[in-house]
This record gives sequence, C-alpha cells and structure tokens, in this order.
Amino acid sequence: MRVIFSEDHKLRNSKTELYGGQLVPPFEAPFRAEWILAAVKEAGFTDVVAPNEYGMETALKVHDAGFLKFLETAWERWQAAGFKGEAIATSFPVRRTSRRIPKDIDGQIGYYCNAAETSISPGTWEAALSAMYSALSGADLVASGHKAAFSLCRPPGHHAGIDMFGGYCFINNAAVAAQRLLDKGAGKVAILDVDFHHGNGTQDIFYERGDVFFASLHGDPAEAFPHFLGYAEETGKGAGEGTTQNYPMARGTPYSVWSAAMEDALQRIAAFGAEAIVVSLGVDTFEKDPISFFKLTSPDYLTMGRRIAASGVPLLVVMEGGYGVPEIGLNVANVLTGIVG
Ligand code: Q9C
Ligand code: ZN
Repeated sequence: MRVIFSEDHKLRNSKTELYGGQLVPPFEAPFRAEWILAAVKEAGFTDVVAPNEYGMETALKVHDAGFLKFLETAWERWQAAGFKGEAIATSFPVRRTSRRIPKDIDGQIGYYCNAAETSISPGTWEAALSAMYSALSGADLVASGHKAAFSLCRPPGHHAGIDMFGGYCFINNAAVAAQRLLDKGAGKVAILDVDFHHGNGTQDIFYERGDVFFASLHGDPAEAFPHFLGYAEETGKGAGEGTTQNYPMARGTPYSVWSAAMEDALQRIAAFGAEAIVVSLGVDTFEKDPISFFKLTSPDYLTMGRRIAASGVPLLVVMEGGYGVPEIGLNVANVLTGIVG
C-alpha cells in the first residue's frame, strides 16, 4: 500500500489551543505525523511518496468558495488588524442571530468557525492545502486501480464542514477525496469515519447528497466533542435521506462493542453499493488517548483493518485524529497491516 505524505504538514505548527480555559500547546502537533510515518515505515510500508499539486476545483464542490478564501487570507488579515496572538474566534452566529457575513476579520472568523479551540497560525493554510493534496493523490491512486492507499494527512479534516473550520480541521480531506473518486468515475462512495469524534464536518457536507454514504462511530455527543451533531436520529435529508448513519457510544466502550457497530456500518455501506470506501482514520479511540474515552487496544487495530478490507472494495485511508502517546504510530500501522493482510 502506497503512503502519500507531505513534509509541508510541518507548516501547521500552532502555538495555542484553547483548552480548559487556558492557551496550551496543541494536541494536534507536527510530532504526530512524524511518529505515524516512522511507525508505518517500520511496519514495512516503505513506498512513501509526496503528493501531486492540484487546483481548488474539487474542494469547491464540497466547501463554500467564501470559506476557502477566508482560510487562505485569515492569518494575514488577523495580523493586519494588529492582534498579538494567533487567530481565535470568540463570537459566533448562534440561535436567533443573523446569517449575514460580517466584513471584519473578528466577525468573519466567528462566522466560519465551529469550535474555538482551533487557532489559525502562519502556515496553517499551506499545510491544510498539502493535506488536501495528499488526499487527492491517494484518491487518484485508488481511482487508477490501487486496491488501497494511505493519505497521511495533517492537519486532519473531518470536523471541517461546508463553511466551517474547527476541531483542528480546515479543509475536509476525506470529503475532497470522496468527491475526487466520484469525479473519476465511481457512481457511489462511502466514508467510514472511525475517529473517536463524530465527523460533523463530513456529515454536514454530504447530508443532503445521495452519492456519498457517511457512517461515523464516535463518543456520544451528549458527552463528547463536537457536542452538537452525531446523534443516531440524524440519517440524512432530501436526496441524502438514509445515507448518513451515526453510532454514538458510551464512555469506556471496548472493541467488542465498537466492532459490532462497525459491522453494521459496513453492511449498510455494502447495501448502499459503494464502489470505494474512504476511511477517516482516527486512532483517538485508543485506551490511552489523552482527550477521548474509548478502550481500544493496539491489537484491535489489526482486527479493524482486516474487517474493513473484507468489504472487498478499494480503500483510501485518510489520517484524522489520535494524540499524545507513541502508540498512535503502531495503531495506524496495525490498521494498514490488517488491510493488506
Ligand atoms: N475535552 C480530531 O480528532 N477538543 N479533532 C476536545 C476534549 C477538540 C478533535 C476537548 C477535539 C478535536 C480530528
Ligand atoms: Zn478525533
């Protein structure tokens, strides 16, 4: 399985995350990609390539044009406004407020943000673009006949919605990849989101579309980020009626319970007729993850990979979350090893 990785991920090196009322060093930091890359090479995945470059045409099919322009220019506008720290949203369109887009950077960053922990820093846009390139390059490999590919994206993407960044995410890499697979000839694609957190951005993007099935296994939003989406009753709308499936799970969930949900998700994906699956791979389901509450163990990721591969359709694995501990590398490598068998 080829690995697509861009050194430009390093350009996302924010100094501040708003956490517990403090500005702390972000959980989503460059060492994550370094550890994951080292571990997958160690496991024998040595075919590592840099992504191709692309224009914005695929991203513009899943994101709002004004949002992408905002991301591209946010840091320079924040600086021009004379602010001293990283760009952090503090005021949001919420219940009973206007949907008009403010003109000032302070207003716009709130308009385009769904979670304030995530600061915009110099290089964030360039790193997000490089992650999108990795996702697109992986999609092109799968579209051209590779049975599986791994896009080692950083920053992650699944919390980025049509016109919102947050949850450490800016461009939705998995959504862009799924769109690319459709544009390259797949009739239907599924996204299987196994990150601990609900893929609220991905759900937002495809909620009313019938060509992409979205399934997410995650900590119950009643007690976990992103808090406001990911309930089981959210199943899609309009042309997308029935093409979203959520599996919220309780604190302490072990693989025995988690895997039954994945089994149901994969059966629904097969019934949908997906010709390829994009796996939004977060390993923050790990028992030692510092910000999550499931109880998966390192060997569980091998089993997970084997079951996903048994779907029999081409797979694009896109990196999402997984934090703090050295095992994130092994856990990702185990998924890939399980997939290749
Ligand atoms: N007390 C991804 O895994 N903050 N994003 C959580 C926990 C945000 C996670 C606070 C977590 C974002 C891609
Ligand atoms: Zn996560």
